[in-house]
Amino acid sequence: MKVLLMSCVCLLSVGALVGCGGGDDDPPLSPPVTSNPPPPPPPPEWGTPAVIGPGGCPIESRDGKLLYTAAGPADTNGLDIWVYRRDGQTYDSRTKLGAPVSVADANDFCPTPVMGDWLMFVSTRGGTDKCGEPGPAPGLAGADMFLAPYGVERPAASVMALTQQSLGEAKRLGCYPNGPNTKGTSFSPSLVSTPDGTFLFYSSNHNGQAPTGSQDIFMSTMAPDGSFSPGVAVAALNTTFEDQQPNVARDGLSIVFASNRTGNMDIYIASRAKVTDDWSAPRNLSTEFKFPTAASAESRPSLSWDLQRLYYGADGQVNVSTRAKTN
Ligand SMILES: [Ca+2]
Ligand SMILES: [Ca+2]
Repeated sequence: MKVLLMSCVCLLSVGALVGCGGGDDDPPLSPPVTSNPPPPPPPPEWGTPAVIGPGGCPIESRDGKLLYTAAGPADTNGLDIWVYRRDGQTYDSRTKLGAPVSVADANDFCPTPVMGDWLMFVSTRGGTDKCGEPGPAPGLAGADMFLAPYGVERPAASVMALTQQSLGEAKRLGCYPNGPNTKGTSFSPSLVSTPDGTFLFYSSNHNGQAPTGSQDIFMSTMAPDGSFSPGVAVAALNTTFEDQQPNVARDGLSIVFASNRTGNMDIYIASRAKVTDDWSAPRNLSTEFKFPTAASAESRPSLSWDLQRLYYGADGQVNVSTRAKTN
């Protein structure tokens, strides 16, 4: 009984790490156990961005085979829409799209491929149906959102040039109060289809009734006939600073955008558990993940259809950050 009691005391006092020898000359009853090294920290949620090439306004096609961008000097009305081929980490064979997507004497930018061969974008082009009021030209003021049927395809891998085909005219979305375009400047249409409806997110410095004083993020609802309602400001994402160029993930549960709310134009992300929830407080990805471009004016972020890549523009270059695998 005494031996048993001593053993228990010994176990309780030093545990099993060093055994329970009866004296200095006794060999240990079990080998020393070294503690395992701590596991390495998990990789950051978003990796260090890499530069792809010239351009801005980047966004992948839904199949991941193309990367749409805008490129050219905006101050000459030379901003047009260009498309790279994408093969994994390789982006090449940049091709400029033709009319009615890229046109002369206007800045055409913020491309957004949607379902099928449909492409949304913004443009400063004129027309009797123009909504935006032009500012000092050339520039981006008064840009409206458009939707055009336009096919872009990759031929066989051995063929570098992309093929493209206009499938109809570019239609300007309706002017307030019949649609989301306003007298202001609109950026970055982003269309998301959910079981709760199809919604168009974009930014503008005008709510249809009055200038807002800065770019704000709006949401418009698509009607069964394909028309879009006037936009409603998304209060959870907006500040008195510039809040612009939103892009919603395909599931409608994440949104990325650019904002200078902390003094420098950075990339932000907000999320929600379901489409009918409000957005979370936005996180600044540029500073949280120490993007090398953080000190620059970063613009027009977008998420790939598979949610694994985050694109944005900075210093005239397209950048991509890859999400660490979570499964
Ligand atoms: Ca704002
Ligand atoms: Ca920045």
